[in-house]
Amino acid sequence: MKKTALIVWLACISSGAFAHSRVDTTTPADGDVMSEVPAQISFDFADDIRLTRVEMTHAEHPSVQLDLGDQKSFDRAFNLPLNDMGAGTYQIEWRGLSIDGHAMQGGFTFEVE
Ligand SMILES: [Cu+2]
Repeated sequence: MKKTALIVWLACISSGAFAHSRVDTTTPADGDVMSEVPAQISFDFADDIRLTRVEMTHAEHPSVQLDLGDQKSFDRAFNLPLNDMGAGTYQIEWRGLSIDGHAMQGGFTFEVE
């Protein structure tokens, strides 16, 4: 029995981690270069996820947590207002939980000229 549980667990972290952590698209997309700071960022996940934390880092500012508002239940699409910090590179790091309770995380960056 213990062996079975271990195999299931390993399957979840090996295949599961990749399957769950896939973000289909973000807006802006990873690596985008923009002329204006977007008012919001969007995530579209392949499967339902519950976002638990989204952090933004910009230049030498300390990281700030983006407001999830009422978007705290399982969903595939999220829109979060973005703090305007002017030109520079914005780094977004997100954390969440998949339906099966798997911890997920990822990130993307974009640049405002
Ligand atoms: Cu899983």
